[in-house]
Amino acid sequence: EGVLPQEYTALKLKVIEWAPKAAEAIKGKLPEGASVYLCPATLRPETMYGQVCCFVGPSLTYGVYKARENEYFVITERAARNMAFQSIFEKDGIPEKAADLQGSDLIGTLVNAPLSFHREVRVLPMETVLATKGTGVVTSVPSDSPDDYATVTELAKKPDYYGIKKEWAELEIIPIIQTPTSDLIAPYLVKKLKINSPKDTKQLAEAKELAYKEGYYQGVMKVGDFAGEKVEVAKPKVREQLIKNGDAFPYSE
Ligand code: A2H
Repeated sequence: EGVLPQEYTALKLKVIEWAPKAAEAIKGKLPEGASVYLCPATLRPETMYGQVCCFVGPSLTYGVYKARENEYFVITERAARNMAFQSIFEKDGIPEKAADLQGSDLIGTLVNAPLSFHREVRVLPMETVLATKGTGVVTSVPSDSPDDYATVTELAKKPDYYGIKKEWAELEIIPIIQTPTSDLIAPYLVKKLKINSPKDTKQLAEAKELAYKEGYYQGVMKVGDFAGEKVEVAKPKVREQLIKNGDAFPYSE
């Protein structure tokens, strides 16, 4: 971890329908009518229009933590500890944990994706999710994140191997940001650098750096309330909008 705190935006993706194994694991442990949210941490809130799925690490363990009455967050224990004194939960301190969930049990869960053109998206596996960063939940924006594009491409290639339905990984990738090079910078770079799988970590790191710099300093929003504005300018505005609407909260680590 770096010296400066990382200012994330944590999104609230409301669970609409649990995958069978997750439903089994939480059975009888939550009050009737409680809302449960998967909370991915992102550094690119302005790209949330392009969410196509939500990644979890299949081998990671998540907790279902009580944020306030009738509201629960699915995050790693590490994230719950980090959030404990950031005025995120109703009470200070590590909140009550209602249940444990294995990442693999969450695969196939249907969630609501705030701001996205795809209102409802599936939870899918990403082997490269780190337990030591963010919340262990990553929202997937393949138009602008090379890692996300490489992973959805891999999932769509081998749906049976990953235990998913092919169509869950094949939602349309809509252009969100125009840069001098492309309006789909991540797919463009993945092809240009000949990245074949999420395991091509060296080229992916390079693509990530290029996509981030070009998107942030030269990108212009193509969609949403701030269409036509520079990404640099739109980013804090989209973040504030998400927070104001109760669809996200600030999280730093
Ligand atoms: B970003 P940093 Cl469009 N493991 O959000 C692996 N990756 C994680 C993670 C974890 N535990 N937690 C968060 N992340 C991802 C959007 C996005 C992101 C776009 C483009 C680039 C990008 C959609 N995915 O990140 O190491 C999340 O993906 C590249 C910088 O703290 C989060 O933002 O700098 C970013 O990595 C945080 O990475």
